[in-house]
Amino acid sequence: MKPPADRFRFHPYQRPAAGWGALRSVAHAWRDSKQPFKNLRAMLQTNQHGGFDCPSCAWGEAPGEGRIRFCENGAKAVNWEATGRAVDAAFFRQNSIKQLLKHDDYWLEYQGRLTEPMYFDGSGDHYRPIGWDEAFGIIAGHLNGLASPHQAAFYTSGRASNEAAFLYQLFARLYGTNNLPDCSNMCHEASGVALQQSIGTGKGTVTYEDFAHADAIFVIGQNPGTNHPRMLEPLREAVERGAQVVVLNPLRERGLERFQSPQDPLQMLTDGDSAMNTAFFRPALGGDMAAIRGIAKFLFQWQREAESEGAAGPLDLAFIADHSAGFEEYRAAVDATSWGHILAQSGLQRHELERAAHIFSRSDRVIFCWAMGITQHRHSVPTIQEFANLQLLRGQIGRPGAGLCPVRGHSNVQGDRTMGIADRPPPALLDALEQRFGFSCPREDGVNVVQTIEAMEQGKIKVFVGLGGNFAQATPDSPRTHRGLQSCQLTVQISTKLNRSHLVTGSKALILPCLGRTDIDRQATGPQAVTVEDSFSMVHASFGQLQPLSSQMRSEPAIIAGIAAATLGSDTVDWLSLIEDYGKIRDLIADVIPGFGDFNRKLEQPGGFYLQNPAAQRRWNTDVGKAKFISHRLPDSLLNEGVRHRARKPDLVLQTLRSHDQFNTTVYSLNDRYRGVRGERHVLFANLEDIHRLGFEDRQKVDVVSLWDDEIERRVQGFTLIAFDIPEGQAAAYYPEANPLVPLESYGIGSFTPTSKFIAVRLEQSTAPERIV
Ligand SMILES: Nc1nc2c(c(=O)[nH]1)N[C@H]1C(S)=C(S)[C@@H](COP(=O)(O)OP(=O)(O)OC[C@H]3O[C@@H](n4cnc5c(=O)[nH]c(N)nc54)[C@H](O)[C@@H]3O)O[C@H]1N2
Ligand SMILES: Nc1nc2c(c(=O)[nH]1)N[C@H]1C(S)=C(S)[C@@H](COP(=O)(O)OP(=O)(O)OC[C@H]3O[C@@H](n4cnc5c(=O)[nH]c(N)nc54)[C@H](O)[C@@H]3O)O[C@H]1N2
Ligand SMILES: [Mo]
Repeated sequence: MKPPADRFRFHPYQRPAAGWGALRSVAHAWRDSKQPFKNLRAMLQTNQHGGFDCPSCAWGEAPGEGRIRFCENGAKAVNWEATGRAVDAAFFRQNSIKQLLKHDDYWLEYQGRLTEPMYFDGSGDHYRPIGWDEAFGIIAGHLNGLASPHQAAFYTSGRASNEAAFLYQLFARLYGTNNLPDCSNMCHEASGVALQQSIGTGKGTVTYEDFAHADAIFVIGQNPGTNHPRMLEPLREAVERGAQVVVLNPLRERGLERFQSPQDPLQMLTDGDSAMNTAFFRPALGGDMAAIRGIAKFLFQWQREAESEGAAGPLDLAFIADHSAGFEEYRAAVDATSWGHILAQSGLQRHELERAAHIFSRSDRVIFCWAMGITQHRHSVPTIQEFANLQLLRGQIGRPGAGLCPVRGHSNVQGDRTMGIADRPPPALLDALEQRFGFSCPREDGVNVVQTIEAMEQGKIKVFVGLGGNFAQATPDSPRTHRGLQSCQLTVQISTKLNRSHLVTGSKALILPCLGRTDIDRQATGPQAVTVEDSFSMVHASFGQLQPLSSQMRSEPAIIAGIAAATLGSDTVDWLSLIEDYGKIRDLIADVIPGFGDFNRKLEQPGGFYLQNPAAQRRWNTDVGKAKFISHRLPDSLLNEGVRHRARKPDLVLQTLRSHDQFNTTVYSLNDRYRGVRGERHVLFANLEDIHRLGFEDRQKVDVVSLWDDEIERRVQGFTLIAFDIPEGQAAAYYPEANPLVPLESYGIGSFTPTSKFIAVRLEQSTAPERIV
């Protein structure tokens, strides 16, 4: 079935974020689900006690009851999952894999929910239906036939529940490998790595309530109007009560400028809106570490000036003395960084940094929020450590209304890590698993996403299992990744909807259709709840509300248990009995994972329970027992060494980002309302000066070629240039269409996260056959 699409148009959007525009969009998503009456009930149960956790982002809930707790993009996610359209055996009979590959990602997912297990046996070009037991047998046969368990990789996307994730990692480790790459490798990995070293925990230190007490909130490299719309409300409240909201973003994202609150009837009726920031700075891509260093430089300067007059300066010397290590080295590193270097790399003026520094130093309680604009860079770990350094200077961590807040992506990506989905697992986790289950865990590091693709290329990984997600499209260097998947003996996808990962297959492939967050999950003891953890470390239960579209779908825990029982037998873990009552899985989690004691009982509290954060209590689990200033040199250049020495300089630096109508590789429509684009996703946003400088015209079609240190040509064809309000030298395009441009070897130091926000590119005349758009 052909999904709806407009003709290509671009008109800058004049309205505020959310408000009436969002309501219209919700109504559209709801009608298009093909089961509106069923879904209305579901939408109203989103994030309510006894309802289900919104399957969209990982933002947390405001405490208290009685309000509507879903946003426009949450409603889209619910209606997209709870569709009446089915992709069944008849669908696969009619459509060969080759035919399906011709369609775009929007078309594929639009076809509906996967409803029965399907098998591609390597002959012909069609998937055919298969029974569950036979499917589990095929997986077991392949896994048990490998020369080493390290020839298998078990990927996880961040929608998997705690229960599913716990079973999955237990299975992988009992099978014998830590090869547990996950979407987090491409997402907030750098935040975890950086904060673990700096403050002894990889998680954010603030809770939802802290936002109401902050004097300043810095929103850095994040577009909450689209990706975390429920964050707009606390930001608006902050501006209204006189707090500062400081944005660092090269793009003037609408949700960070003006907002019409659907929770405010007066504002809706009068068609009013609220300002969303008190200061907006537009740095160079990758320039944030330099910007923060500039702020630190002002603080040290003002401290010296104050001390010379015998006054108190902006630094919290008592906190620094009692709680931190490495202060002197950090001061030396800041002193050694020149203003010239800071200004050139940050792309900001000195007076702008001075203003940001004033706001920071005059605010007693400051929250730093960030997302992919920070983590998807080569120097992401040092940048996040620079955030921590700055906050430590004023003793912000562990103070109410202040702290560090990496705003997570997928609704349970944080929980999946807590449950042990990790390619570099902490030894304490492995010890606990060994003690509880009596087997020896593999101790060597597993592969992350980048290493999985490299290993596939080298023929070292032969079986790939995906617990959700869309590995073929979410990953960098798409043609290489596709070849990697195709070189596997078996690829298995546990999924709700059809996507390219089902079509770019190994020699053999399985599609295992699973229940989603909205579906009722009935097992032997009745309907089951699963649990998730949000960005604020709140753990709560989620109850599916809707009758599943097909009785053949199984829950994620049931599928994992089926694979595990077929592969390993049930001597060490009685997999199938755990599925009768997920409370039994939670009892195992309670035994193994810190903070989950009495798990089943704690879930009864409305809103769930809080996993304590040691840094928020000023307990520093670092190697020195203190919070650490970690001193890095500002990188000499952000460009890769090899790229820098090429004869021709890059034309532009490209970031890849999300439109308003997508959830990662799931495309809800071809529109991007706040950026004014309709009907097309193959676009390149660029500054008009640059477009002319490079000899092109607005709306002309171009090829984009990325520059890297090897001989591989990375090209996307026929992208339409859109003259846009974007700083000179920068460009932006949508993910995943631009993923073929991201070199696999271009990743963050220490995080292995592909540098999806920093790709050196050249523009060339379009070589695409003319498409009618
Ligand atoms: N509706 C919806 N919700 C989602 C998602 C979705 O796709 N759709 N995805 C979920 C997931 S998995 C994630 S991780 C989050 C992603 O949430 P975001 O991180 O907000 O997502 P992006 O679209 O990648 O936006 C990155 C923002 O960073 C800015 N930026 C890029 N480079 C730089 C830089 O160098 N410096 C600074 N200061 N800014 C920069 C961009 O201009 C853009 O505004 O959202 C989650 N929520
Ligand atoms: N260039 C570029 N690349 C990026 C990014 C970027 O900004 N730029 N962002 C990165 C980030 S932050 C992330 S998190 C990754 C995302 O990477 P993934 O998590 O792998 O990708 P998604 O698009 O979220 O996965 C969508 C698929 O998940 C399946 N699915 C949906 N719900 C469920 C469920 O409940 N259970 C199961 N089993 N399956 C389900 C559906 O089949 C759907 O097609 O992409 C990364 N890739
Ligand atoms: Mo993400």
